[in-house]
Amino acid sequence: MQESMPRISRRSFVKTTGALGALAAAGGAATATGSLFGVGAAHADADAPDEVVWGHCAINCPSRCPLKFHVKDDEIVWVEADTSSDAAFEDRQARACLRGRSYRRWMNSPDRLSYPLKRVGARGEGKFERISWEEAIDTIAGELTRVIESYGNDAVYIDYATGVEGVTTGQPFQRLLNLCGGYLDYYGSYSAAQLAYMQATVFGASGGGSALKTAEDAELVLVFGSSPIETRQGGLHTHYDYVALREKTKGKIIVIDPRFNDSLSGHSDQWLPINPGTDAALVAAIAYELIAADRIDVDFLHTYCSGFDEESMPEAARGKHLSYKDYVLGEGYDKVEKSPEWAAPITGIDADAIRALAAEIAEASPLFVTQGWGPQRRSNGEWNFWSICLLPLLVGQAGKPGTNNGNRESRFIIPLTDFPSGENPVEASISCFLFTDAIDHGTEMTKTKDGVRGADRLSNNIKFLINYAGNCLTNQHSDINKAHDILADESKCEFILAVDTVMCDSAKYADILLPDLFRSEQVSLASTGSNTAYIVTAQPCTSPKFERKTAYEMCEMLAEKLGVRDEFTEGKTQAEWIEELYEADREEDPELPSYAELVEMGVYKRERPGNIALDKFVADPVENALATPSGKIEIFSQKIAKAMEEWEFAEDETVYPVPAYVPEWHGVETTTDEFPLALSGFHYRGRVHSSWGSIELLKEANPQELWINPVDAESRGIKQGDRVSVKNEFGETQLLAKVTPRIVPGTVAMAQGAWHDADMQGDRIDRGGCINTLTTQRPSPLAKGNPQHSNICNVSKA
Ligand SMILES: Nc1nc2c(c(=O)[nH]1)N[C@H]1C(S)=C(S)[C@@H](COP(=O)(O)OP(=O)(O)OC[C@H]3O[C@@H](n4cnc5c(=O)[nH]c(N)nc54)[C@H](O)[C@@H]3O)O[C@H]1N2
Ligand SMILES: Nc1nc2c(c(=O)[nH]1)N[C@H]1C(S)=C(S)[C@@H](COP(=O)(O)OP(=O)(O)OC[C@H]3O[C@@H](n4cnc5c(=O)[nH]c(N)nc54)[C@H](O)[C@@H]3O)O[C@H]1N2
Ligand SMILES: [Mo]
Repeated sequence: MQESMPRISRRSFVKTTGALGALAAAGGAATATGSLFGVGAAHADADAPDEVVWGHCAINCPSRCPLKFHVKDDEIVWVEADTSSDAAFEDRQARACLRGRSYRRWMNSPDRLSYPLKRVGARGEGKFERISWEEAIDTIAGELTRVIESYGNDAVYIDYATGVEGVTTGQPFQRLLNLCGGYLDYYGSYSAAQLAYMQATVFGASGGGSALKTAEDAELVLVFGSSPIETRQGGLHTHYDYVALREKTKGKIIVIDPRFNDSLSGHSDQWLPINPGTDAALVAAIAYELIAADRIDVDFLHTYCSGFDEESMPEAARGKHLSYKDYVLGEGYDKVEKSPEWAAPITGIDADAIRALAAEIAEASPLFVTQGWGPQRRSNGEWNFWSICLLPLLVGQAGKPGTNNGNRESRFIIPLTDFPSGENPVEASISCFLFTDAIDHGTEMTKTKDGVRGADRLSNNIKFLINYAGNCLTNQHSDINKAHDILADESKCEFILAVDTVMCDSAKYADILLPDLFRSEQVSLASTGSNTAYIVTAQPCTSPKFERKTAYEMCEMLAEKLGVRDEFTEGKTQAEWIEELYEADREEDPELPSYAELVEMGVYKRERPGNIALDKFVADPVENALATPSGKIEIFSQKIAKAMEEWEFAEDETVYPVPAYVPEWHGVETTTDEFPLALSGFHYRGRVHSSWGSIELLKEANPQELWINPVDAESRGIKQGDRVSVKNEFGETQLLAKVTPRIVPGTVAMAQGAWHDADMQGDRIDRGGCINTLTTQRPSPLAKGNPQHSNICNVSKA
């Protein structure tokens, strides 16, 4: 039934790497290992593993590092990083970070799920009872059939979840449901919903950024809200590329972030602390200065962009002072001049510093502007993203060597075909962030109010939900207290299936909870990359323990029960699918090694020359016109102007058709006496979201802390290491104080992803420092994305 039964060929210990093999031949494997890996010789013989098996990190950190599992007596004894040497890559290795090296602690954790479970307490209480696989499969198939018959397929939903990445991850569940008539789909992501919406709106399909390698030629690199050293930490990924950039570039790197993030440590960097959610105000003030100094590249803007000034406005919108220039000069929209003096109190950056930055930008050639996804995961994320993209255009710094279009750096990935999920007959889809709304009042959700796509409105509430490898029901979603109330009500969503490896907070809401095998406990394949692309593989490092199964097997059992097994498997095991799909990809890309060779190598790497965003468009804007209404980059968006007429917005929702500064709701300008601080989140090096959030060793190295400026701490009598309570209208969470000038005054910051730890039947105070106790379920206006970095709060000693 699956690949993990007969154990697949393994590499012997001595064969692990070419270099090691040679040393082993000369002096014995154990001694060689000792000297290379810092393991003492005494450690050697008796403890030598039976085998070393390639696996990979499968969590949603794009570094997706290869891992080498040292196995003895069918148990993992330790996890090693990539140590392969390859002259073509100057022996650069895709080395795992502390998390990847800690996989064993998670895989062998006593808290690991081992058997199918049925809920016996209230939803969210975490009380379960062991059941057989047969009972689990019967119950799930029975409930699915009942819900489809009673409500229809659009009452079935698979929640957004990113706990596993590879060519066969969530697809088995999608394929199964598609074979049963389909399900309500989602669009967007929790990662970059606002960006995805605006990228398509402003650039059409051609909105991807330049490679970070391209920045090596730049004179000035401006980084808005990005910290690759934290968010692309291991492997040969952007962390590596960013460090290489710092070493190679002769240019200056300025990082604009409310936080002095870890990527700032190192030479040549300058931190420009900014109030969160105000990047568009900074850009407007820079534009104001550039206009005043006559340093705008008007020719570039007229050739490649629509809507900078009256002349380049689309015909129908002329004569109304709707251009970006009118916005900046105070001749349109709010009639306020966007001078540095205007922007200073909003951004927290003084007017002279803004002027100095504008002067540097005017002089720099090439100029490379990039952003992470922090600036867009906000209540005004659409405009924050858009305005950062505008900056290089103002000075004509796009489409040529050393430049970028303001978007995040591109990634070089060798495309691999996923296990086919089939065609979904249900046309409607919702923004993934709105699933709790769709459980609670889906039938009230419409296209123009809630961004429903593929239909004018939903005809059902979600009644059956699958949560495979995700913690987005509560922990990673927003307003956990509200999410709890919606999910705990069994009359709303009638059945919840969760599949995980541990009892994460979301799993507590499952009616049936199934124990998954990690990707490194089955056959797996995944592709990733930044400047370097690499493919990683896994073979089962141990036999499946207890009653854990792969998702493919689970879906195969369900398919059997639902009468679609042959259509589901097409007669193949997961391992056979992976090999077949890979070999088909190799026909398109003959440079790839054969599947057998790939499995033996464990990791396959490929270098790229780099790419420059918008180069083709800039070379020939007519031949390569963009897929936007104007065929150009939209500084005035006709699509948004239309949405402003057709969509319904809340009263405090400001929507502009230009990349204007939109003060955030739940932002620095909308703090209150009760909640006078802004609270911004970030992604933490000690976890990937909530993954690894229960590993004690990692928690010790990466404590869950609230970053608070000494000014804000002193006035509250808070000292470094104090336990503090952070409160707002949505709830209360507690964690340790990190009193530091590394955060702008007036804003506190907290890493997202800590494990929610509250008595939901009692006081609901979260003692785990989980930021989503304090976030809102209200989506951003256009993308309907998660504004999870936009919050207000107050802080006191706990
Ligand atoms: N406040 C706030 N909230 C956020 C964010 C933020 O910036 N701020 N970021 C958002 C973003 S960008 C994202 S992508 C989401 C991510 O949210 P999620 O996709 O929920 O990511 P994780 O928290 O890593 O949860 C993954 C789950 O998968 C499980 N898992 C790991 N490996 C396996 C496996 O092999 N099999 C199975 N079955 N399960 C496995 C883990 O135990 C964990 O419970 O969070 C979002 N939430
Ligand atoms: N170690 C680790 N790595 C990860 C993850 C993880 O949880 N842990 N998650 C992975 C996933 S799924 C994703 S989507 C990515 C997330 O990657 P990103 O979204 O880029 O990461 P964030 O930490 O949310 O934001 C990046 C920076 O933006 C800053 N920022 C926030 N708001 C603003 C703003 O308004 N303006 C400016 N200028 N800066 C701002 C934050 O302080 C932070 O330093 O990371 C991936 N990598
Ligand atoms: Mo994400």
